[in-house]
Amino acid sequence: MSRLVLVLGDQLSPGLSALRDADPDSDIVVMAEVTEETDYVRHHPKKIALIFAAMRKFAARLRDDGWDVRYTQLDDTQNAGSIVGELVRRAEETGASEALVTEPGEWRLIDKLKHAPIKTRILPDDRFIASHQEFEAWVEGRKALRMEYFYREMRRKTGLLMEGSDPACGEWNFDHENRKPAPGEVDFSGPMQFTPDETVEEVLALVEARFGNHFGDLRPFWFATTEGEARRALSHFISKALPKFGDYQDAMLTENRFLYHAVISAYINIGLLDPLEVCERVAEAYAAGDVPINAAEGFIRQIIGWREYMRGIYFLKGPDYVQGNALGHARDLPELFWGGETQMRCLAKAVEQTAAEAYAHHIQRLMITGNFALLAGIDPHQVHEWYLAVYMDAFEWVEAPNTVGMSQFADGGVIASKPYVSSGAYINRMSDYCKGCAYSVSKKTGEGACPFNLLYWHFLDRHRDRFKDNARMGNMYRTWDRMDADRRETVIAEASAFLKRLESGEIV
Ligand code: FAD
Ligand code: DLZ
Ligand code: SF4
Repeated sequence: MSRLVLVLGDQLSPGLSALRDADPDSDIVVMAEVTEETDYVRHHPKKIALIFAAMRKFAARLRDDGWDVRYTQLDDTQNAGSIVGELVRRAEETGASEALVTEPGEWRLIDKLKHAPIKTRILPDDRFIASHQEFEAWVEGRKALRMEYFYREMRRKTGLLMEGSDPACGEWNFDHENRKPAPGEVDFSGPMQFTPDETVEEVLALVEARFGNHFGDLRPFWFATTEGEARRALSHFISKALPKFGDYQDAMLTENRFLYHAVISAYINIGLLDPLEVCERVAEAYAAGDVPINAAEGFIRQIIGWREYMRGIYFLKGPDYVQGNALGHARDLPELFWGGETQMRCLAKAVEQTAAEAYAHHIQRLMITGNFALLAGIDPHQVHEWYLAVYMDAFEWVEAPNTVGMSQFADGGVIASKPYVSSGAYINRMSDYCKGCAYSVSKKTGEGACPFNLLYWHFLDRHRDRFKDNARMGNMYRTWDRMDADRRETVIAEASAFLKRLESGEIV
């Protein structure tokens, strides 16, 4: 008897475990565009378009490879509206009695599939380098979890940038060489862009009609939607941008939204690129002498280190992880995150770019929008839902640990050993945002003082009990304590007034 093989919108990999386990001569692939997946947050229109276009092209590829693919488009009249509903409908249609499923990247969907009225066999998603069991074994017996040590294990496991049992160039981590401020000029024209073909245009018309009122611009749409295109985009990055990726990883520029970043996270996350293959390509470029070690190591660390680590934590901590609120933050997400007016130029530019591109690089997410949300005490669940909605690459297994854990410290320090907060000085050093801002980054208090300068101390002061004994924060508290009492009082009063204005919906 035939079986169904579910392929989700972020499982577009020919080597997917469910496909490997199935037989194209007798089993039937099910793919479906459904409102339950388009509506669990108000996804950016570009994200929906990428997923639908890539799904449609992947289905065509599977058909070419001999598979019987039952594909449901969003506006098909028979559409059951959910993944489980579609499996049930296809089972009735074909007489199949079981569905093979590669484990989804979200507890919500795993739970639904486990409780589906059709038998489901859930297989591991082995597109990742570490299995759940390997991650759990690594965690076993450790008091504190730190990405760096997990990363070293992944280097040993993959052999990437290894010279025997030693790391290439004698160091595991070149993070100290990844922090140059924004360069005057960027000699990279940005990620490779693709002209929409007929399939993409059809999807764009659908998304425009159905999701045109979501936050963000659908057009221009230039993303890769097949494995072949994604590979070309990767080659373009490796040859043109990677050599300088390491130096300027943390820099931000108003007029250059991508700097030397790869802009491939969405391609990896939906399955168009294989993470290990990506790293092997980078390691080859290093071995050939085309890229320096700080670039190759800095890049590979992000993928076999951070990306794998985030997934490990998401599955280790279980479905309640996203509800974390260790700092008790409860303020509503302000309208400025949805494009509402603000005089804070760094925030305005980061949000503007997010709306236009469905993309912001790591430091923009962490040290502009994330930093502000944390300092201002925004409810981390609302922050999480925002990040899940607005970025092209956002899937809960990777977005939640980055947001709830790394950015908002809402998991109480599982991921980050200290909160990622900064005053305006850091933003000014790493970007050009402060030039032309209505606020003055050098002003600490008084009319026009940069809000980051006020909120930074307000945050440290209100969470003193939690952080005062954190060895990595001692310097900050000593600096605060050395200020005279009047000054401290002024800072707290001005920060509180700012937060009141923010809460009342005034333009800040
Ligand atoms: P590059 O800077 O060129 O890095 C190369 C690759 O490394 C990326 O493509 C990505 O696959 C991987 N990578 C880098 N940093 C991380 C990280 N912290 N976690 C996981 N992978 C990483 N990344 C997502 O893929 N999806 C998300 O939903 C997501 N949400 C985030 C939310 C917040 C608050 C923060 C601070 C970070 C988030 N990240 C997320 C991580 C990171 O910002 C993006 O992976 C990166 O910006 C993608 O752009 P890029 O491809 O140009 O990456
Ligand atoms: C994100 C997304 C969207 C917008 N739409 C679909 C869809 O219609 N069909 C589908 O199979 N997958 C979609 N996805 C991706 C899923 O939400 C994703 O598989 C889960 O969040 C698990 O990572
Ligand atoms: Fe942002 Fe402050 Fe700089 Fe303005 S002055 S851009 S608010 S850091």
